[in-house]
Amino acid sequence: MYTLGEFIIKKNRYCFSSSTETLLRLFSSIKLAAKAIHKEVNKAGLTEKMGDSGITNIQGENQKKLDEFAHKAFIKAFKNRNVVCGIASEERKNFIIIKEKKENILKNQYIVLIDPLDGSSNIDVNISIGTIFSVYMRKSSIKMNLTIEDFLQKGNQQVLAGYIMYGSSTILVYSSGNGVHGFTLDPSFGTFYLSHSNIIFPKMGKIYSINEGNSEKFPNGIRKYIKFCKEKKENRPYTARYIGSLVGDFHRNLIQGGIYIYPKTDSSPKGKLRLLYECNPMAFLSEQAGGKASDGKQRILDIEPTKLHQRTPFVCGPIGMVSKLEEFMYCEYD
Ligand code: P6P
Repeated sequence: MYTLGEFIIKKNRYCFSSSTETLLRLFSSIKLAAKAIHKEVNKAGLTEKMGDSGITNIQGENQKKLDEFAHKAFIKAFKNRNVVCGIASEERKNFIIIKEKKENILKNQYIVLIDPLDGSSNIDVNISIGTIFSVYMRKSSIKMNLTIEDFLQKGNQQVLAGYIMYGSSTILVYSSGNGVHGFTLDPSFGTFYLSHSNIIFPKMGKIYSINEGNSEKFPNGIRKYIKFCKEKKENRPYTARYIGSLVGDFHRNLIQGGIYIYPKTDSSPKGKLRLLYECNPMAFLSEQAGGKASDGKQRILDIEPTKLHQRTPFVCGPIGMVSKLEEFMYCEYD
């Protein structure tokens, strides 16, 4: 069984360049933070880490104690490995500049956008939660300070994206543009081993994931698509599965075949999910797994970002399922 490090070296064996070395160091940070969070999540009920931190985060949401713990775990891990020059986190309003040591300035080229603990409202009820990360190369010259443009890059510029799901086991799923691969943590060794190589969406899934409690607020095209999912025709009705945790819903749909939808609603006209550190990474993985991701009309990875925490309607899954939903959305605009 390959470890994550061995797999990266094997995948890059013909180009073991500094880029492979920095990628290994980047993953070393991600694994370190993931293991620290795994440990806390798995005993959250026994420590003071459950519940709210008493802080309202930038999103105007109740921050959970584990949200802040996860945020700090990644900042510390990235600072120690000297490969990241800047981080934008769901938990902070502005981006964070990592002060580079002179000797490392040429290496610290990665920009990371991260949702340290997505779905954290599920922590107190033991439902799977996850970290989502999106990685770019800096655009600004190393002689200049980082600017917001380093973070507002289109999703099609990502060099790496992935998530860690803290569920029945802890699994790290990533793509660096050569397919989607999953590594499961063996807690007894503290090592991530390759458990899912070249993950591909099943051609046509039978699962649809959406919060139907918002149905009255959905656009007509979405309501028509939900009706389509429930018809007794062809390979339908589909099965409804929704746990309110993007990483958990996405991972199940990736493995078993299903569509995830978070559309705009009357109360969230731009949708709820954030483009830069939720939708772009999940869209990158979707396309690398032979699927599709859009806002109901346009490809997520082509959206030009304008703000760090901007939101977008989001649908991802097997190409056939996403294209069928888009047909209903286009009819709405006819
Ligand atoms: P709702 C969690 O807050 C999150 O950002 C995603 O993880 C999840 O899919 C979605 O929001 C759930 O939102 O409105 O259905 O509770």
